[in-house]
Amino acid sequence: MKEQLTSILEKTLTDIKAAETFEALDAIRVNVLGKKGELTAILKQMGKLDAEMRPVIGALANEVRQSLETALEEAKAVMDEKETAAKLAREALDVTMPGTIPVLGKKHPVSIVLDEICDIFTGIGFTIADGPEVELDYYNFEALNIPQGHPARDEQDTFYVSDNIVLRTQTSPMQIRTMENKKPPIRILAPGRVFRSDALDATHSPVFHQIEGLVVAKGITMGDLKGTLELFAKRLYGEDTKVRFRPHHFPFTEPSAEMDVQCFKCGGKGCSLCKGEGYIEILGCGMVHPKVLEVCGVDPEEYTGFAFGMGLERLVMRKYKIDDIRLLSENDVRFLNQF
Ligand code: 2NL
Repeated sequence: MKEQLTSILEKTLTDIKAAETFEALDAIRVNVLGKKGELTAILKQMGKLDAEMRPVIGALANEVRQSLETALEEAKAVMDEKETAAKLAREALDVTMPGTIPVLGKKHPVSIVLDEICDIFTGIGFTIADGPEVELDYYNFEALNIPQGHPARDEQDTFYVSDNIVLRTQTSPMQIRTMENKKPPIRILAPGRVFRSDALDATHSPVFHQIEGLVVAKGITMGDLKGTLELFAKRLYGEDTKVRFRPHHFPFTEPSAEMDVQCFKCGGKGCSLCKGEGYIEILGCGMVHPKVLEVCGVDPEEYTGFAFGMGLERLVMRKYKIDDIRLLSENDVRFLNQF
């Protein structure tokens, strides 16, 4: 029995040394020290031994059990350490390696100028309005004093969705809706996409952007219009900018005007950019027509207002010296990365 025990001890110690996984160690423990293990089987036969041999073999068996348990513990600890080391090696991170720089997008030039203009007007108390691109004929034309048969409604220019529904040709419908829904004082900027059934060429696009503004309150005059728009021009083009107003005609304003800024290329002398004029037109404006106020439920005897409108692409093209409007909608990143 002594020999059996020492042979189990030696054989198992060899097995433990050879074991490569936690599972293998566990299997060894069960096979030798478990309830049905080899060592246990030997202990069960102790009853057959002489009374004087029993304590000797018992003590030896306990020693063997102790040695095996210790060997198993040690083997497990070594394995634990190895695994931790392997994990650390696997997850090692070299923080001195250069990172991958993400490709950053850029603001579109139309958005740059749009945001600039919105900032100028919100800075003097305007709020930004929003509204649908598909509009009722009523909001796009009728309420703006552009009746049936008016040349501005010409089918050549307007995309009709149905008899009385159009793609908005200007951003004014947002302002009509605001006047219908809100009591004056009103001070809004209405930027957005508009649609005209134009053929696409270097200076025309069927989809472009407009920014309109509207102020309605008691006692608003042409003086407020001129002061506000001159301030706008100076903020946009610089404090030295000179402006002039010329009489014009729009169905929805009376009186109406166009505002020019002095040519920043020639300083007013006349050049190729301003076509010898010395000035460049940047927007249309006027006092809101009393008929327009009235159909929106604003009493023209109590309130007056001014409005203005400008085409955004034209301002962008002038600012960045872009000679083809198509570049602004083609989304060629080689072009867009320059801004
Ligand atoms: C231009 C001229 C203009 C307006 C737009 C407007 C809106 C309402 C009432 C009265 Cl609700 N007027 N808008 C007024 C004058 C000129 O735009 O050349 N746009 C590109």
